[in-house]
Amino acid sequence: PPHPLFSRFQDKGTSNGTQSKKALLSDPQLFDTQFDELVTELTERDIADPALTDALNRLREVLLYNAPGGKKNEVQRALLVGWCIELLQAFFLVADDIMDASVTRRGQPCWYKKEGVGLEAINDSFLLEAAIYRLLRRHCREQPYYLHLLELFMETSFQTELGQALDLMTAPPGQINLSRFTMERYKAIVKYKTAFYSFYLPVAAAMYMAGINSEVEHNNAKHILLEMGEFFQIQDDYLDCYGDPAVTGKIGTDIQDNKCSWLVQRAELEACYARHDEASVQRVKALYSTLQMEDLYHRHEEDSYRRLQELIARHAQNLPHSVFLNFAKKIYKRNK
Ligand code: GPP
Ligand code: MG
Ligand code: MG
Ligand code: MG
Repeated sequence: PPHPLFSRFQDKGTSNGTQSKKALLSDPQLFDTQFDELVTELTERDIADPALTDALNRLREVLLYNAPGGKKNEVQRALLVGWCIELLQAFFLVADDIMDASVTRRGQPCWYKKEGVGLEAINDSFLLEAAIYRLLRRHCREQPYYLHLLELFMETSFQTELGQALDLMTAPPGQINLSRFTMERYKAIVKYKTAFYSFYLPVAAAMYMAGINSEVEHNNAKHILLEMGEFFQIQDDYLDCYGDPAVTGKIGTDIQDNKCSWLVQRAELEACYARHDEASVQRVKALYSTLQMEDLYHRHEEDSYRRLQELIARHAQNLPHSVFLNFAKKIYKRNK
């Protein structure tokens, strides 16, 4: 089964990830079962040469005698921290579903939608959060990375809450104003509400547990992971509209909720393109400028000019280069 540290990917899909995760933590034998398989792999499958039989038997004996019997504390603690990340996610999702007025989550009714739960779910989300710090304290207090983990979980929570604040204030109920939905705002929302906790947090936690504390290394990882997280939320926005609830486990609410979703730009274009009224034309132009079309165009112009110069240098062998260059100079940066 996939490592719990990375199970966010499954959560967004079906609910069947839960079973395997439970199995991992509640069945310590799973780790030993895997060891048996590894021994077989090393001693039977990898090398088929019969001349090595004696040596491989020896390897088997050495492995079986010496490798097991450790306390596997680090593995147990890594799984524990994986569960703490799941608890943080559960805390966010229980609360997010209330805020987004969602109906289903992971293929079942949202917790606040259950009979007799309602807004008590707010307190339940706090309980889920508190559980994280109790578990970390009980299981990791003596570890050199304990303080790093604590600070990481707290900082990540704050970042996510800031992102959620941006998400909510950009989507005031009933007030449609698409000009609020700039790409800049979108990127800030998704970086903070999703990328930190879904991508940087699990890797950073693993790095601290492995003793990798350097700011440079964390920043390098963050650089990549936040970019990945942004794309992940773009997918989430896409799936909110186009995903199959039977597969995603949740029914989309972004349209009803006035959300600054990645899709809105396209919806806006679809509503206004190919229309003759001036207001629609202006809305398309506003969208173009939101997408920094002018910048894009000028960058494209520069790139294209550079490419052409290279082509001329390489391919204009007999004719004077000026024939082409003069031509190029005439069209580049033209404004009529
Ligand atoms: C995903 O937004 C972001 C979160 C679940 C973070 C919530 C943060 C809190 C502080 C409560 P989303 O609403 O698009 O997710 P989903 O589509 O899964 O509802
Ligand atoms: Mg939300
Ligand atoms: Mg939501
Ligand atoms: Mg969503």
